[in-house]
Amino acid sequence: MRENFLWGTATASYQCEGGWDEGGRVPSLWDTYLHNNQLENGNVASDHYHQYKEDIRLMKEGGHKSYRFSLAWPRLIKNLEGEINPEGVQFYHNIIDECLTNGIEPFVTIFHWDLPQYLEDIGGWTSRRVVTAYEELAKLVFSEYGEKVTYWTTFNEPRYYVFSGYKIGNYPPGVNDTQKTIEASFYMMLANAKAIKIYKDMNLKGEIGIVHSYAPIFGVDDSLETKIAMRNADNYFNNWILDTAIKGELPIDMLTRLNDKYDLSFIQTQDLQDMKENTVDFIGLNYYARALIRPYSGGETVLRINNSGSSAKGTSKVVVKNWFEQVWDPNSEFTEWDTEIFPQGLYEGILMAHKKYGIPIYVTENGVADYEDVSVEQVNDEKRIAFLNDHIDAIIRAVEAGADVRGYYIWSTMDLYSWKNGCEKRYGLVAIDWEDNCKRKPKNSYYWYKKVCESNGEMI
Ligand code: BGP
Repeated sequence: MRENFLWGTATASYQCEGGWDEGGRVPSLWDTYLHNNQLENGNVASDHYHQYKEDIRLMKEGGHKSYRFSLAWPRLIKNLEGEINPEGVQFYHNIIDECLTNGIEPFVTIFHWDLPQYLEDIGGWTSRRVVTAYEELAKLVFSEYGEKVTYWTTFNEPRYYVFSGYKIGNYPPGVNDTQKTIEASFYMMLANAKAIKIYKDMNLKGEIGIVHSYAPIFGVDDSLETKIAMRNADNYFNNWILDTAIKGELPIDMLTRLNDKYDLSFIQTQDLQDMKENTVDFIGLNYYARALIRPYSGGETVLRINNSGSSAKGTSKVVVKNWFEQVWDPNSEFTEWDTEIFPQGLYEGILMAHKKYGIPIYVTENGVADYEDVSVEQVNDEKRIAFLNDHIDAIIRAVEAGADVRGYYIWSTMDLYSWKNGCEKRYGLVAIDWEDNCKRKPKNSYYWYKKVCESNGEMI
């Protein structure tokens, strides 16, 4: 691997910080939604808000070169009038400084889903006003941290956020409305372009990208019908983020299709111009699994409710009416949470992205969830080690085949709050003992990954 390859781990503010009502933080839409529905929430999460120094110390000791984390908008800007919260601003200075002092490269996500409730109240991402609010946030964080941070991403997984919140409706704001899904998706991609423009205009030294929930597309056979279904699925899962962010163009065949049924009049010519002129320097790919596609065979749309737990073991299917169907190979291996384990998908997916776009790639999330008893001194997470080993091997093979991959981040640094699945869904290299004041206990995988980082991947 290249000399300065960024070996790291990743978190997101809402999922790890806790301190939800401390330091002047205002509620996010997740606080409101989880509190109102009396669901397990991130009020405490991994207590990173108080224990970040210990976490960064563990990263250093664990050989990490970089830490991917996100900035909580509700900590930074308090209201619609744009009032800045100095305590929140200072908190991220502290995290960034602690990283830099310990030789850890901060890799910062501006938005990882915790939209302030005051913005949700005016329509959330379906409102053009939120794009302006995001621009104000971008200006603030670039001027505060821009001299210290080299790696920026505008959004974490716009597709996953929008589909879960506006189409499937199992994440806040809990809506099921295709028109709103289209609007929210578009405004996020517009906000991405606007933030890139702000960043470039400030002449800062770093790079800026976007993080996508990547579903590399595989077909059940080589027929023409399957190839057409694969193209539709690629538009649905990937292209409207990746083509828009990298090439500055929404996929025209997708727009044409949507235009037949939905109202696209909210899109202004200037928006398309902004997207065309402001594209990313690199792409962040979060990889958990591939999408296996076959042609649409009839019936109404059926979506898979993500995070509904483990049961189907690959027997369910997704139908997107008149577009495609997604199926799972029942002979594959699945995690306890019903995600297919398919490292080859990462290898092929990286090469697909490399061939199509040719810009630097960071694998910004990859990991596996399990149920674990953390009352023991050191969790023996062999399954995780095997999973990570096979996925890192896939990246190394992709690099050998010519792809420009510059970093890899395991999800997650420590156990944290998993959206809607709470804290029993453990992804961390470091266990959090919620029964013992969020005590940190490195797992076997932590010590294994230390060797990977220190040998720059040679030990795989
Ligand atoms: C990604 C998100 C992360 C994280 C991860 C695991 O989509 O960017 O925030 O949650 O998936 O997903 P989950 O916690 O739902 O299992």
